[in-house]
Amino acid sequence: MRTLWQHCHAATMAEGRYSIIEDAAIVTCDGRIEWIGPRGQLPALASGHTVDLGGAWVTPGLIDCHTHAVFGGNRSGEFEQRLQGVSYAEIAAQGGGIASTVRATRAASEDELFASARQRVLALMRDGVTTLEIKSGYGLDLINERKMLRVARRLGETLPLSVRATCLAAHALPPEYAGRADDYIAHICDEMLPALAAEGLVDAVDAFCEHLAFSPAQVERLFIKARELGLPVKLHAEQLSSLHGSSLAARYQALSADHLEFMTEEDAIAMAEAGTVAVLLPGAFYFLRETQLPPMDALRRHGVKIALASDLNPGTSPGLSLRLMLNMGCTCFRMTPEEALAGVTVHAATALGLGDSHGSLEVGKVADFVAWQIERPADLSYWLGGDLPKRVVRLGHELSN
Ligand code: DI6
Ligand code: FE
Repeated sequence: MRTLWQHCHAATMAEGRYSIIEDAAIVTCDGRIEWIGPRGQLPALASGHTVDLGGAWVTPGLIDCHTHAVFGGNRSGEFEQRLQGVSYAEIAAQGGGIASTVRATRAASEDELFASARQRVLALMRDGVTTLEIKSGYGLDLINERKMLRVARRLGETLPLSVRATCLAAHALPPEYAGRADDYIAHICDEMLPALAAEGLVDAVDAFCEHLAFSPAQVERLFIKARELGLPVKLHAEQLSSLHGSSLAARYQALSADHLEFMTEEDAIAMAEAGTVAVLLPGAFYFLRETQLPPMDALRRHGVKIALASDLNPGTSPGLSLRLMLNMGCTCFRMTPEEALAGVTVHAATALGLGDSHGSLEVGKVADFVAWQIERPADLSYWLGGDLPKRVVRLGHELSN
């Protein structure tokens, strides 16, 4: 069905800029953008349905390219304990931290995980999110990683948004493998990843490269396996220290390297050359009260594409609003509102391997967009949360509120 959307302005985000079209018209057909431009230049097309957007600003549908939205339980109890003065070491000694989320996730049924994740995804969708990445990584064995990835797939099948599922089995060492990280990596490479990939549950492979998680050498073994299986890679890198995981990621043409507070200029050069997107996660920076800023100037100077995401997870970023992350990207990292919006649209699409089909309002791309009742695009980074009036269109069809 062909639809003409008019009486609007568009921030198309083509080329990573606002690329504004004032008094725009958009023609969608069969879920794609068939034409977009100034309304005065609208060609005569076969007639269809016309929608008046009431002077709204239209942007691409927002893309949250890094979440851990599926997990059992939550860690608000630990949050409270920490603020009452209990140390992180004491909480860990009581079995808290990531280990507690692994236990809760293993104990939860697939339906329970689906129900709790669905509420969180609905919260993200209230900010105009139409594409979402979800990582596994709290199961840490074949059965439970499969369960998480199946929930991610089911969310994409039952909610009106596109979901990319990333296998993050190398997130932490499961208790069964305590002291045997190399054996766990071998188990992922030999058993888990081939099985999960064969079941069609994996769109990309991720790992946590850090002293308290996995070494660059261990990550590289995983990347070699991913390459063998034809799967793209991503990496949690340089969040707490500098191990040059981002350079390693670039060597394997990773879609993205994420966090990056401790990355170096050499890492930025390697990422720029490989086209690896820098995914910044201000929610984790804020929640952990970090002080080391990602090297924005080096990223800009070398032309690294910068995305922003929620990192929604129970331990370090319980962030249910992508628009709040836009504000934090501007406030904490000094991104401009234009960079922030590019970070949740066009560059986020590239970070998911969807750059050809998603992330900007251009002819041939999917017709996922949001018509916001705002004064100007900077409003999206300006307001701290809340619910902005908007209409969301996915695959050419308006979603009901
Ligand atoms: N980086 C983090 O900060 C978290 N995972 C990651 O890769 C921690 C996740 C958690 O604590 O549950
Ligand atoms: Fe993460």
